[in-house]
Amino acid sequence: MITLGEYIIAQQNEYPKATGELSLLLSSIRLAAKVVNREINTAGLVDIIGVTGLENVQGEVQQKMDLFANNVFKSALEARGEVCGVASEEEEDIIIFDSERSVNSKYVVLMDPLDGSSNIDVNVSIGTIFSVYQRLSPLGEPVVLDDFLQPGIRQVAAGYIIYGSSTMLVYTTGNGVHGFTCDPSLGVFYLSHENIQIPVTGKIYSINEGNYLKFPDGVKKYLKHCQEIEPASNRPYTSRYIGSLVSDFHRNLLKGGIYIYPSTASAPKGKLRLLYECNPMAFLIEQAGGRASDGFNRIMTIEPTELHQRVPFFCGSSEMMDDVEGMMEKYSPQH
Ligand code: P6P
Repeated sequence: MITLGEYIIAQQNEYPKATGELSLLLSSIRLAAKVVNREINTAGLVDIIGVTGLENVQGEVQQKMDLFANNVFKSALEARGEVCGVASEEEEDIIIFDSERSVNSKYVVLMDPLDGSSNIDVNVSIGTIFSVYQRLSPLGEPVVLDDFLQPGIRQVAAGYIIYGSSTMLVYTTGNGVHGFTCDPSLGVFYLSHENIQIPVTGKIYSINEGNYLKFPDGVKKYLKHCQEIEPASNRPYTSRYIGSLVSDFHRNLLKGGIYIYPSTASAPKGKLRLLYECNPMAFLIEQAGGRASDGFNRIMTIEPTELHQRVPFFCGSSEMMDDVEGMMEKYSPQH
């Protein structure tokens, strides 16, 4: 029974030059995850369920838990001094940590503190997504926006916490994807899924088919491909869509499958955010042997231009990705 803390240290010890800062950063995330998990599990009992009456920068109604989770992760990341700044779905601008120690730290964190939070009130699993980079600006100076606008290939770590039937933390530092399950009686995360690999193909497709009429033709063709009766290729597949990215992603990671949030007529860039949803999930899926693209281009090579920019998101088993990208190329070619 290896704990998350022990595993982080063991991974750090494989790098003689490691200074332990990333380990401390990941420990901050572990602590924040425990605090958020406790509140989510009691949310039905206290007045923390429901909406704040406010909207975030996205124009989305902010749940009380969104703000709670945002503040918990910000505080935990600032407290240990390993992070010089944070970007969050719940914050319009970057958050600069200006303590003497923070301005001399080398990491920035981007996060969706509580993704899928509209599901809290109906007791559906939700999650926290995080992405870690080394800053580009000089140590000793306040972090700047360009430190956050880096392509996903420069991530040094990424992961998510899924607050579900059990609470898990899944992360990568570029050496495989590892999952830890929380023992609620002790509040300890134990290694439960070492070196997760997504099956090269699967039977699950995850997409909001309510938007079918607004999808690109390539996506429509792929959905019909999924629904055709072809026992030799295990079709029809199964449609599974929870409306919570972390939950759909986690199930597909373990069982094989594909998640698609494409561009639509009303949302030409799709819905999901490049920096703190798509890039971290893309890092994880590639480390697990899968792929992630915008339907044409590898997600992690997209050069960001804005903090909250959206991109179409296709992510999952490599052979399923080949199929859908082939149909996008044929029926909805990039202009
Ligand atoms: P829709 C939640 O708001 C989220 O960002 C993802 O977690 C989820 O997969 C998607 O949006 C759901 O969006 O438009 O299908 O309700």
